[in-house]
Amino acid sequence: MNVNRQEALEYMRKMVLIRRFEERAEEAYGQGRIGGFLHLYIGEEAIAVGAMAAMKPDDDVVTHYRDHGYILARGVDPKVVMAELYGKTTGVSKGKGGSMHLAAVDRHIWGGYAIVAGHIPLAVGLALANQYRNLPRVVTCFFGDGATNNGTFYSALNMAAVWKLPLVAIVENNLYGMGTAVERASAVSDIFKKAASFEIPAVQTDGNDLLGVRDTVRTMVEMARAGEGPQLIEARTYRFRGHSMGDPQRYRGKDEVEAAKERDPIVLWRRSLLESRLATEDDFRKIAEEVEAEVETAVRFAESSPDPDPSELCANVLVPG
Ligand SMILES: Cc1ncc(C[n+]2csc(CCOP(=O)(O)OP(=O)(O)O)c2C)c(N)n1
Ligand SMILES: [Mg+2]
Repeated sequence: MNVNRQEALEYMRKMVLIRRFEERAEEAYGQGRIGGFLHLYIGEEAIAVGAMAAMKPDDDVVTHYRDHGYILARGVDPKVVMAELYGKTTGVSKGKGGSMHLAAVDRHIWGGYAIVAGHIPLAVGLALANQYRNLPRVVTCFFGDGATNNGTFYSALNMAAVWKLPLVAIVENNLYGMGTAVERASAVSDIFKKAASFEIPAVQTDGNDLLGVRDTVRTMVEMARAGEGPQLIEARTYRFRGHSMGDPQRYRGKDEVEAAKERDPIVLWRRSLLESRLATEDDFRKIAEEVEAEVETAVRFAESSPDPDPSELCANVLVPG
């Protein structure tokens, strides 16, 4: 495997961190401590961790609302991310964004966006700015299969192709958009084929295979950086939880979900590390303990942080005049 022990364990630590962070967030939501919407990424962790490992720290990231994984994979402190979910002043967006609007501009994470496909033009604009300013930065834009049925996907990628912008679109095809299976909403189930409309190079990859994701993203990001224009990756995966909290999931059977869990990205990574003797059960135990403590600290930090003062309600809120 093209990975050293230190990297291998770091990837594992980040995937386990995202998983445990979200399991605790799910619990807190159930207790009414977190409000608003909460879309869990459980089952898709290899994409965020693999992609971040493939990028440079100042490559820009624009994401959809299922966004906890990206910011944690970038290394932002789980404390301030959890505080944001709790709507506290100590959160990354001072508690005003919540789960769907995580941003850390100092880490080149430009935000999660809730309007499906509405962020793709923003990513294209950022890529245009980078090209215009001659910065060697690539923008990666993450979104779901459902977003590719929206007109904005076509208009934005068309402009990116015309201008040969340094953009990599990463489509997480988790087979559903809310309760609608991909083949019921999209004329093309192999999403990567849509990139042919713009003659954008595109590949389909296994989104649960961490190294596969990392190496595919690395290749596409470096092509974009070299001036070859936008690229598209379809990473096929599955979300183990509902679309958001409170989804009764009548659109799929429990057997389907259980079968998909056989390909849990954390389980697959663990297996390949044991088989290649890069890690031992002891290593995994240590990671689990450390992550548990880190997430516990994040929860305590969020719970003990102050709520925003009512006088803050209109601060930093822009209303077009
Ligand atoms: C423009 C717009 N239409 C509809 C919605 C409601 N909506 C929220 S998430 C979602 C499904 C998107 O599915 P997908 O892009 O596959 O992402 P996933 O949730 O599977 O990660 C829809 C239809 C919305 N937020 N914005
Ligand atoms: Mg989807």
